[in-house]
Amino acid sequence: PKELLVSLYESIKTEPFKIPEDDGNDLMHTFFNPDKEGWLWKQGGRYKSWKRRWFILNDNCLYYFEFTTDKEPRGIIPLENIQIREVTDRSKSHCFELFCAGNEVIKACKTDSEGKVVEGKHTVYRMSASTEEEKDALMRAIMKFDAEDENALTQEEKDFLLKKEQEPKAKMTWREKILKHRQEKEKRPA
Ligand code: 4IP
Repeated sequence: PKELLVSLYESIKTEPFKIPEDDGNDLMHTFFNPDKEGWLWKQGGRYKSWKRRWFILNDNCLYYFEFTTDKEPRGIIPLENIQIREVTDRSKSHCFELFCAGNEVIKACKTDSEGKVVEGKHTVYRMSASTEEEKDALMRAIMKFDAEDENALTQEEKDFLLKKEQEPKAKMTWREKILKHRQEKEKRPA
């Protein structure tokens, strides 16, 4: 009806659209109560130098900072469609890698040396934790989100994965482990 359009038009004209002011609280909330946080060494994308970074996992995203006190992350890695695997590296121990199926560039953003936000160039993010326990804990935390997205893992399967992660030579992704585990269970008589 015409009256409705007129009144809508008037209200838009008299109350201009405003973007709510960013008081920094949104990010504060994200970083204040993270699912997991800690120091990791991260290898560069094109240049394979190792950098020690402070990582925060929250809401299926990994944020990394140069210092724990930084207000803005240096990089953000959304974990949707991202898989994780253990790897061995010549120069660092307790390593794991984030990767995406098909070896595509992982959709992520970071701040470059001039402070501009740019796209990440990693096909894998190789990280190194300081202990095996820390690596397991972080892999578990990342996996948990992935599993929730998939909404597919039973408690028995989660327990199975946790046990598998303790095995140092396991080279399979958690998906592969679960698939294999399911196949083996099917073969076994109930
Ligand atoms: C850099 O190496 C750092 O490792 C960067 O990490 C990394 O960016 C760069 O990857 C890599 O070239 P140098 O400092 O030796 O040049 P950070 O940003 O944590 O300092 P990422 O994307 O890992 O943040 P590329 O892909 O931009 O080359």
